[in-house]
This record gives sequence, C-alpha cells and structure tokens, in this order.
Amino acid sequence: MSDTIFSRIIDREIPADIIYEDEQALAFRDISPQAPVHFLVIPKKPIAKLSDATPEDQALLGHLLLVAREVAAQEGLEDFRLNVNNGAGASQTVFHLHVHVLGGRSFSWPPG
Ligand code: DGP
Repeated sequence: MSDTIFSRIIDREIPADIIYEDEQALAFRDISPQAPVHFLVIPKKPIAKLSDATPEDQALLGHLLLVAREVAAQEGLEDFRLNVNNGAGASQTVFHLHVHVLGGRSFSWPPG
C-alpha cells in the first residue's frame, strides 16, 4: 500500500489532534468535522480499505470498534454514528482504513 497522509500522522510527520493511541490503533480529530465531535479511528497496520482486510485482521477490526466506543465515551457521547467509506464510489478519499465517529448532533437515516 502506498504511503498516505494517515501513515504520516501515525509517524508524527504531520500534526494531528490525537486523542487516543495504543499499539494497534490511533484516534484523531477529523480536519473537516461534520458534527460537533468527529474523529477517526485507524489501524496502525496500513490496510487501504475494508475490502482489503483479511480473516487475520479479525481481532484488529474488532479492536477498532472497541476503541471507537471508548473514545466516544471519553468525548462524552452517548449516541453516536460510525461510518466506514469503502472505495471512491462510497466517498473514500484517504486510502488507509478509517472509522469515522460522529456525535454531538442528531443524524437522519438514510445517509446521503
Ligand atoms: P474519507 O472520505 O472516508 O476517506 O474521509 C477522510 C477524512 O479524513 C475526511 O473526513 C477528512 C479527513 N482528513 C483528510 N486529511 C486529513 C488530515 O491531514 N488530518 C486530519 N486530521 N484529517 C484529515
């Protein structure tokens, strides 16, 4: 997988507002927030998109959800929305797997 802006954030080559880190994952605030709280949870392993994950990533993928839940609680969110864009046709622009976590407002369904 080619280098992305997110691997440069992991490596601290560019700044980001990092709000959680462990051995496997990082969470930081989205540069273009779509809600009062909007952060991204990413694996440190460079998986380009969810379609590229394999069964060996099962625990890592579960871990990302648990981190999302933990950081959402840390941010004071009770209700929140998770979103994963998979591929350009689904509006993915950064090809390093990331889970959007949005909260602090109400959300409609279906999404646009
Ligand atoms: P997506 O469209 O699902 O690929 O979302 C990518 C998100 O990444 C988008 O909401 C904006 C955010 N983003 C892009 N570049 C940067 C950056 O350099 N720093 C931060 N914090 N967020 C970024």
